[in-house]
Parts: sequence; structure tokens; C-alpha cells
Amino acid sequence: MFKFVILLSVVACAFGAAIPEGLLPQLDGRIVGGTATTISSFPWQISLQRNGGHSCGGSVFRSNIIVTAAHCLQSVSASSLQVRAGSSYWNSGGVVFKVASFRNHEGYNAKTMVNDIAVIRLSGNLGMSSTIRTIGLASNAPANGAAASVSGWGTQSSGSSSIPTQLQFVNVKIVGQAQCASSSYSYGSQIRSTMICASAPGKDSCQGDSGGPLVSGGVLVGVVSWGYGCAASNYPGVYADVAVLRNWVNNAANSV
Ligand code: 4AZ
Repeated sequence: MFKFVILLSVVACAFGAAIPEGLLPQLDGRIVGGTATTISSFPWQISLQRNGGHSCGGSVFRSNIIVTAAHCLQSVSASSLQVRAGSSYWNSGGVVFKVASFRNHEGYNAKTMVNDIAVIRLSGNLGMSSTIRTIGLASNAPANGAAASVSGWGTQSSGSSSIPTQLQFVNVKIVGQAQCASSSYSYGSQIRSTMICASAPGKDSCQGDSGGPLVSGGVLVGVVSWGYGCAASNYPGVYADVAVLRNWVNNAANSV
């Protein structure tokens, strides 16, 4: 058992994953249940790269500003990071920009995963095209049960050591904060006011999707944050709630 925990921790670190204290990693479960897609369908999606390897997802908010997860940017320096935009493949195509600076939410807590959001300023401006487009921030949390989609280059099963080269997506349904914390699911009080959930049977975000976009109604409603395993029943994927964190993002984007 101990070995498995260490193994998963190593895999998790490589892809910028996060497992809050108190949650034991689960090695089964399976963008898990997803479909390969092209960047034109998710033109706000970027690959955040650390020392040349994919580490996390992110979303184009302004031509030079990316929204991602704070847990993707712990103990890293801007000089080790780059962002690939405009490609369906994390390791080729599109354009690659250096990271000029980033700012993590000051209230991010690695133990509870509250406020798991951050902004990145690129070294230049992305040119908008059919493959690179900004996405707006949700002003209101989507309704419980609303249709949403999440995309990324994360693992296709929990604990996997390899990631797909082509972008994947999956359709899920919003599980509101109150519902996600209720006895209908198994997280209880671990679901806080800065979190929103989403799930569908056999479908979920997973390690390496972190920081990436959960989109509903054409706006960014969530940032991939954490979960107990991936696609495990009674454990929806947990996302930073963009409607709740919107003011912070707007302010941080102006000061990063
Ligand atoms: C992770 O470790 C992670 N099922 C991301 C998303 C989910 C679980 C884990 C959601 O980065």
C-alpha cells in the first residue's frame, strides 16, 4: 500500500496533480471516458509546460493572460514554464510562449484546496484565430444538472503514467456546491464555497487536466482542481468555482 502511495505521488507530481490530505489515492477509475478532439472546438485550451513537458491545462482569458489552477504553480519559477496554444497536440504545433509572471490566489490552501486558481502573464500576446480564442468568466454558478464539457491532455485513467498527445474532451453535468457536499455524494464538508463539481458515469477529468477549462453555456465555469480518483462513483470531479472567484481573476489579471 505504501508503495502505491509513493508511486501515485510521483505520477501526480509529474502532471501537477493534487490530492488533498486525508484522501487516499485511488488507483482504479478511468479524461477518462473521453473522445479525441481538435483545438478548434476548444480554442481557449492551452497546455502549461514545465521544463518542456506538459504539466497542466489552462484557459486563454485575454491575449496575454491564462487562467489555471494554483496547485499547478507551487514551487515553480516562471522561467521553467511555457504555454503552448493553438494546437490539438501538447507536444507540437501552434505557438509557444514563455511565462513572464504568475500569481496564485493568496487564499489557496494545499490541504483543503480552497481558492485553487491562478493567473499567468505571457511574454507576448497570442494572435486570435480559429484555434486560439479567449473565453469569458461565468458571472453566476451554472444550475445543478447543467450540461458542461471539460477538456485536456490528462491521463485516461487514475494513476496512469502516460498522457495522450491529442486533446480529449468529455461531456459532464454540473453538480452544484450544495449538492456535491450533500449525502448524495461522498465528499461531505470537503466541498467548500470556492468549489463546484461535475460528473457523468465513467467520465471525468484526471491527472494532468488540472488547471484546465470546465465550460458551460459558452463561459468558463470551473478550473480542474481535484477529486478522489477519476470517474469514481459518488466522487464527482471538483473544480474551482469561477463565478465565485471571478473578481479575484479580474483583479489579478490586471496586476500579474
Ligand atoms: C489531479 O490529481 C486530479 N477527477 C484532477 C482532476 C480530478 C482528479 C484528480 C478529477 O490532478
